[in-house]
Amino acid sequence: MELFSQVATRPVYNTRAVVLRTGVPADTFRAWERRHGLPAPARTEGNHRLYSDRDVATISWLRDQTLTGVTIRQAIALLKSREAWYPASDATVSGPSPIRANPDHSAILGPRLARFCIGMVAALVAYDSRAASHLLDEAFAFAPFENVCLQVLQAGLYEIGDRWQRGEVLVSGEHFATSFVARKLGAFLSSSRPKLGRGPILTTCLEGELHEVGMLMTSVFLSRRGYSVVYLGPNLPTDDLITTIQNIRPPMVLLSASTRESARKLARSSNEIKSACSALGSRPFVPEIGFGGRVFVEDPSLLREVDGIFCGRDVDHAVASIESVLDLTPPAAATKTGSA
Ligand code: B12
Repeated sequence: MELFSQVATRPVYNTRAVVLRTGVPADTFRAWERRHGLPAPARTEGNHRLYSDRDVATISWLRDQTLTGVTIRQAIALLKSREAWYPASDATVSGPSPIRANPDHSAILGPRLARFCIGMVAALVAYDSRAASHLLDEAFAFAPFENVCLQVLQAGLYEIGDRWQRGEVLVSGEHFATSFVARKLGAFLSSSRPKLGRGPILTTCLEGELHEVGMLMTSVFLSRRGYSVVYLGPNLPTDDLITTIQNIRPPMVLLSASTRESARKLARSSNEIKSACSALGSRPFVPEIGFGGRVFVEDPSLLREVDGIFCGRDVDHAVASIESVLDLTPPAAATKTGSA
């Protein structure tokens, strides 16, 4: 928590940006400010609140504490008792980062986040979820949410996967680590309350695909961006997805694949979904189908097999791609593949 002192204090975010970054309703963190003096945003000339990265880190940390059952009064007392939270120093990291992991932040925060990642991996391979949780809390207090997801959680799972392949970590160690990360992301998804009325977007991995963490992370990023996300988990039969699409009528469905086999299954299912949806009922409804996953980055030739929208090489690029597809922002990186 002493790391709060290293988070930038330059005021850059308006209230809406803070709601999007933290998932905490404005009324809630304004009440924290009124009653307890934290966060402590600056004011513009027009007397509007303007928040810094440190304010955002503060709100995120308070949110996480309250989610684990600590009262807000206790959490604030704990925070204030750490003298390093004060004083507000000059900005060490600057520039607005409305939702994506900021590349400037990545460059500046990289080495520190790498240390969090190494620490979290060490804790997880020792089956110590308390220590891993503690380190993760500190990382979230220190750096923007998206950077921590990519540079600590994702990087940590890749590292554990590599160690498992080299025979240095047991299958049980990999399972323990993956379920730790999935639980964390699941909790963020449940606690994020998008209010912008965007979506809904259905997210899932099709039958046979058990790697769900990438899709879960994508879902969390989208939810924090204001989309209502219906996350359907891994291993979902295509027929069932088609029925769900007809029930929910989402403008977009997102699919993830991690192996070649499931990339091919995704290609077949994408066609099935489109033809079944356009033939169904009196009011046929065909959503956009977006997809992603590391296997498409490793083997781009697979892209040609899918009639859908490749949403980018990682979850960080995905949000901009998806927004451009849904016409909510100017066109970005989405690439249309396949025959349609
Ligand atoms: C954890 C794990 C498992 C777990 C998954 C549990 C779970 N609940 O998810 C279990 C044990 C089930 C598993 C099983 C298998 N696994 Co595995 N697994 C992994 C591991 C270690 C981590 C994956 C992970 O969660 N990464 C973290 C997330 C955040 O990253 P990500 O998945 O890459 O996703 C990111 C991007 O790709 C993107 N993204 C992902 N999906 C989407 C979707 C959209 C729409 C968008 C926009 C973006 C996007 O965003 C994410 C964040 O940036 C990887 C190792 C690795 N290096 O990736 C191997 C790995 C993926 N597994 C692999 C293999 C081979 C298997 C098995 C076949 C092993 C076996 N012989 O049984 C089975 C297949 C199971 C199945 N039927 O699906 C290979 C795949 C190689 C390949 N290209 O074919 C890998 C790469 C290991 C390796 N180096 O060989 N695995």
